[in-house]
Formats: sequence, structure tokens, C-alpha cells
Amino acid sequence: PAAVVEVDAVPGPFALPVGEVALVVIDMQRDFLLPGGFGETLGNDVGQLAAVVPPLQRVIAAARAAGMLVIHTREGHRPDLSDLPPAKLRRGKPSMRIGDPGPYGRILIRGEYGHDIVDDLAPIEGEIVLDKPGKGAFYATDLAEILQGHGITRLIVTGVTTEVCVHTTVREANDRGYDCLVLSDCVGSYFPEFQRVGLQMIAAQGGIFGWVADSAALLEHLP
Ligand code: TIU
Repeated sequence: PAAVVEVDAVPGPFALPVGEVALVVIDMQRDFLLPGGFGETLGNDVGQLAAVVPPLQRVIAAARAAGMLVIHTREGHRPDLSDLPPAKLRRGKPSMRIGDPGPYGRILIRGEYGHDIVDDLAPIEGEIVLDKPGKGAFYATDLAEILQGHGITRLIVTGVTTEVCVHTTVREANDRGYDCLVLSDCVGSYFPEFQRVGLQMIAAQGGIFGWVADSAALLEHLP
């Protein structure tokens, strides 16, 4: 058999047996990225996230070409808010809350324009789009069953935001036995400090719950 490719990563090489690897693209939704959406109502500078889109476009294209499983997630809730814990609704001081009408429809509500993925990263036919009510992609979803069904053992994790939904998902995955590679230029935070430290936290202590590399290190090994 052909030798398994290894991506140059921190704290060490990340093995890439392509058939066992899924690319997970977390919450690249209009409500987090566009001015006036949920992210901005929380007081955030949404411009910080725009830089993630071009490298992520390249990574998604390469993953598709390599035949890798691509999974997109969206954070959001049912229109009747029955899956929105009151504690989540109350948290923070947004000028608009989850479920309120915003410039892109009701904030973080499934089926609304703002809840969907930005045009530049739109899923294609056959790709999995996973709706999640929480920050982690495993909580209250069938992600574990999907990964098992496809024989996936390793995840490449991208999306927003680094210290919130990306971290939560990588921590959940780590506890479930998945090795995760986080692509530093394909994850974004509203806070530069959290981006830097958030990435350090993953790979510290010999890779306490994952690996970190930039997209160039991965793309070297994909068609
Ligand atoms: N606010 C923030 O940084 N993130 C979220 O609310 N959700 C995700 O990270 N997707």
C-alpha cells in the first residue's frame, strides 16, 4: 500500500489517510460573517472573519478533488425556539437576540437567509449540511453516526469562531477518539488575541487535544 501522507503540523506530523479524513467547515454563516448579523449584534468586528474565506475556498476545492468527505455545520434553532435553552437566549447583551428579526431574517433561525452559509463557501450537491443547536458539532446532532458510517477517524477542522464553536467541536471530537487538525488560516475569531492563544491551546502540551497547521501545509499533499 502507498505510504500515508503526513502534514507538517504542530506539535508534529499529522497523518492523512485520505479515505479516513473528513473536512469539517464550522458555521460559515451569514449571521456570523456579514455586517448586521448576529456576530455584529454581539459587539464584534465581523471584518475579522472575512480573511478566512479565500484560504477556506481553496481547501474545500482540494478536499472535493481528493474525494474527501466534506461536512458543513450551521448553528441555529427551530423557528419556535423549542431547542433554544433560555440560558442561551439570555446570554450576552446583543441588540438583537436569537429569533429576533434582523437584516437577514430571524437571527440564527433555520431556513432564514442569515442562517445559511455564505455564497463563496456554498455546499455542493452530496455534501453534508449539519444543523446544530449548540456550539459543538456533536451535541444534539448525528455527527458521530455520520462519521462512523463513513469510516472517518480523523478530522480537518475549519470555520468560525476559533475559540467558540471550533474549540468546542475539537474538544468534543478529541473525547470521542478523533484526531483533529485545525487549519490556522481557515479558522477565524472576532478577537486577534483569542485566535492566537486559541490555536496555541490546541497544540500545547504535545497536542493536548489536536494539531495545528496552515492550509499551505495541507494543500501540498492534495491534488
Ligand atoms: N460568538 C461567537 O464567537 N461564536 C458563536 O456564537 N458561534 C460560533 O462560534 N459558531
